[in-house]
Amino acid sequence: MSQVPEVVRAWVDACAEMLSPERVHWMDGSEAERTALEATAVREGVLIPLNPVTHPRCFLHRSRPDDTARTEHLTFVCSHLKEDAGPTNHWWAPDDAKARLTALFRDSMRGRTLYVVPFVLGPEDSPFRKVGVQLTDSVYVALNLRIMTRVGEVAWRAFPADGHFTRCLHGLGDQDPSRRFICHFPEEDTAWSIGSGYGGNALLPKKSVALRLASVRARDEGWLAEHMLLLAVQPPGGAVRYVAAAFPSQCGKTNLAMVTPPPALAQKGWRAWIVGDDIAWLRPGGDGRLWAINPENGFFGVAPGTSSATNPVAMATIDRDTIYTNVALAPDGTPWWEGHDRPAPEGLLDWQGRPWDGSSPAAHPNARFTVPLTNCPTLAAAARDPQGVPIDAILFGARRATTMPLVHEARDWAQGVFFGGTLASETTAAATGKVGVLRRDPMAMLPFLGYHLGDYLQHWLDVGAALSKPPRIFGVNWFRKDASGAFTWPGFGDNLRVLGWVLDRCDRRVGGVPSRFGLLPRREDLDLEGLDAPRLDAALTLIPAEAEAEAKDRTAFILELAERCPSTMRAEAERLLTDAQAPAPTAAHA
Ligand code: SAT
Ligand code: MN
Repeated sequence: MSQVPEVVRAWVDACAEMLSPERVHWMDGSEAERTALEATAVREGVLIPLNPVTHPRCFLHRSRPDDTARTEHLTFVCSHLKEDAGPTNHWWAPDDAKARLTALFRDSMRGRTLYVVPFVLGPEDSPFRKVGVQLTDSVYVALNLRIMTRVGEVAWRAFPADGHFTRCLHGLGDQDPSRRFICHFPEEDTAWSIGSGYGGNALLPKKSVALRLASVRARDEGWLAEHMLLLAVQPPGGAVRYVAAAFPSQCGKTNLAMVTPPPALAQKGWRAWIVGDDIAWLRPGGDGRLWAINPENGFFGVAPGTSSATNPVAMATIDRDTIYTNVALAPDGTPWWEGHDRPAPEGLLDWQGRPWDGSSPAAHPNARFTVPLTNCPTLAAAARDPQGVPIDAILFGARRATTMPLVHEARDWAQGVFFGGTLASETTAAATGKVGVLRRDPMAMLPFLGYHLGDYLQHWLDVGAALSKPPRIFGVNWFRKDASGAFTWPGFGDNLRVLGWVLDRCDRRVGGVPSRFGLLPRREDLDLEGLDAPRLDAALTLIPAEAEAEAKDRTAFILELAERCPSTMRAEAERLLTDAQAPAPTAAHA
């Protein structure tokens, strides 16, 4: 590879000296290379080929049973000053972290192959693209990276004139969880990860680069790196509009990004396309609007619960060219998971390869599929646009069984930043730890922010101030239950009905009911044609005692930022606490 920049070669040489691999493989991103690496992975037992007729070029990978999700307690922001990491991150002094990890990395690749994976985040011709290089001794990681990012020669073509690239060092180590560390050095635009081969722990361009490190660069350069899907929606007879939505992991970002209009809406002409399902880079454009690109090139989606009923677009995306991780395996070589279209086949092997007896989930709850964006039948043409797409609305969503309504609209950018900055959600299997616990997850970025939360919220306010036509900001909750414990909203395709209200509000075509949490829809302003929604009123209602508790909790959370709490956020907190406006739960739906 003659065109490899000298700075990259020198860095790789220095790392190889420390890692002592038997051989170094520079990835070129070609199809021939893909075939060769897949064969290597199959030979080494890292990948199991699936049924080539029903699932051409699909593979199954089984991770170690103690390595099945991101490990937030082992993830560090290693800024020089502890206070720059802020209250939501684990901090480790950079020199100490490097010393500890260097000892673990030293000679850790003896007898192994070091893969050098050059990657581009964003369309290669986008002025907003970023280039990085990940080193890894995992062929599974290398193959996943070539799906998730644009890999190989393209990175040298897109290499910036100033020679800057993000340095990512990843090693499997001995995969012992007590020697597992995921460290970020934002001042050096560098990530080091050892001891895990799974997901965001190991595919560093995803959460480590495109969110944690990028959030710091975004702060310095005046843009935003966010945990958001990007979606194109076209109402009947209208223009295509773009929506960005932040949800914590495993709260339905992929499903919303791949939304299919329900029959009644499809008949009227509603259409939707995906731009991205997990990460958005947003910046103010010359026209005063907020423009977004998807830095990724693939999906790393949750398999369990995915079916033709919940996400037909995903089902049409993951039947070829897909690496499955920790799903169950049927005797005919097809993948299976809880919630699959088919009932569980006889003779199923669970995610650890053991005969399944039905006593525990066959697929791991955080089982995933990795698949190229271009496989998706509803990929928007604009996903390739180097300038990105202009955003009309931002949604902050979460998994909340109580309290938060189906949808509410912030009064303005500042209140929207407050709502997003105090978002809370019930925890999921995407991270190790307890599932179903309510935690504040600001902008759905709690595990992914590379610097101080207070500075981040101020940065959001600053970006808003640079926009003459800012997107409207909304909160959504597809997971509200009623007093009997039943879901109040069907979700999935019907969420497009909520987007209809959102776009109507962006155009000021409808009003709403004022409440303590901004504007709520009137039932009659939602397009409910063809929908039986007997519990909808409960989804649109604020219960005063719950709303009061929520206001107090959000306020307490934001004020904990103390002297790094932006004054605008403090003012919003006070306003929410003292807001005399009644929630008007019944008037809303009269
Ligand atoms: O494991 S990942 O961090 O890539 C997936 C997620 O948690 O969203
Ligand atoms: Mn995510």
